[in-house]
Amino acid sequence: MDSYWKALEASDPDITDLIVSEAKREASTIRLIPSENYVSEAVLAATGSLLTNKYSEGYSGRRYYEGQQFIDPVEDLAVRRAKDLFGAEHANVQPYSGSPCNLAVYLAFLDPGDTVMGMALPSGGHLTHGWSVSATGRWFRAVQYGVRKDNHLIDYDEMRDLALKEKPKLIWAGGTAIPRQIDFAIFAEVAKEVGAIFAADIAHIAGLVAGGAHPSPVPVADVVTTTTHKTLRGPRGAMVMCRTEHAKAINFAVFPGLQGGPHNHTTAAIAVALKEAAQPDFADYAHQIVANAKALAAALLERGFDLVSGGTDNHLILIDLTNKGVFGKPAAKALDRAGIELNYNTVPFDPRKPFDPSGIRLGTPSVTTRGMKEPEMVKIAEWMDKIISAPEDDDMSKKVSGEISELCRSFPAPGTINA
Ligand code: DSN
Repeated sequence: MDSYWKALEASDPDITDLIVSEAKREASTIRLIPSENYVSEAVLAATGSLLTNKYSEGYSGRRYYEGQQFIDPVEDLAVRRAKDLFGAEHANVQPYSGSPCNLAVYLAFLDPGDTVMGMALPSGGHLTHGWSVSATGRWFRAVQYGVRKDNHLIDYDEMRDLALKEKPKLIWAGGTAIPRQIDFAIFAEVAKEVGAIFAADIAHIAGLVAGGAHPSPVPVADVVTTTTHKTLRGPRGAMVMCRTEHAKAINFAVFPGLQGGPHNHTTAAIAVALKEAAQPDFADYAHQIVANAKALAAALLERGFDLVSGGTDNHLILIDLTNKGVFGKPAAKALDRAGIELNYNTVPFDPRKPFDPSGIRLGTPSVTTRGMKEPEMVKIAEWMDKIISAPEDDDMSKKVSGEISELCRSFPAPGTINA
């Protein structure tokens, strides 16, 4: 690896400098974007390997190109580890990322114009679950359920009523801003009742599921999709798991339906990450993510923050900042200046637009990976409170940023460079 790095330095100092700067930034800031993480150096090494050189259209043992002696076993290992880790009957590790992965589910089971039901984006769903601006909302007839107004929990009654009325062929559970556990069994029952395929998108919580910190949908879902780079802590990529009866349709949808050659370097890195996720310390990490999120939520509540649904059961916290008199975007930018990185986000029933919403979204996977625990979560809540109370106060921002850099030096993150 050192030789690759030296070659990059010699051939492209501009890109080298930018990567080094990012490595220092990731070391010295509190990264709270709930869909991000720090991968291990082993995952980085596989991602940066020469497997990127190889074309391998097809599947193990049935490729359209020669020279697959070492690629087939790489993909076989990734598939076997995915099946073992999640207890799935079938796994396909080739999807390039979450959106193509979810599109493969449509291609496997639906025709254009068919009805799909998913959670609405403003309630915490994902674009690819039928939201209007996504191809899935334009090419399919999408109906959307949401959360209850009184408690911001998934409205399972609305979801069932909508399914009985609209008879979707595909029902999605999961999303990107859901701070509470999802009851996959209810979705499975409703899907059975209306004859729909039930697909659980566990992109955000895959690491929690693998580590036993969130119930798994695998026993009850027809299909489970996930990205591999969030709580699961692998490279940017995705996987789709399903019952054996759907394996052929899913495989055919991924290739040749949607994609060409799989990204073999990513497949290898997914295999490495899945091996890591099968180790006992990964379960500790998964449970600590949730413990940290609960500690952070409690410390924020104490400071008067309005948490959507009143708290969290997983890795994610969604805050409506209306009562703090600041909107999501300026708050996120002020926090970023001080060294706390998260994203502005709509909250359920938000009167404001997604590009300038009322809330912020944060989570604990990255800080947990670097070893932070409950006491550090209280510090983070204190810093957030100081910055959000005075977003324009440059002196405060500098003071907090200095304190954050100091804390970060005590919690080195894999693959980064301590400044
Ligand atoms: N972009 C991802 C997230 O941040 O949740 C979802 O696709």
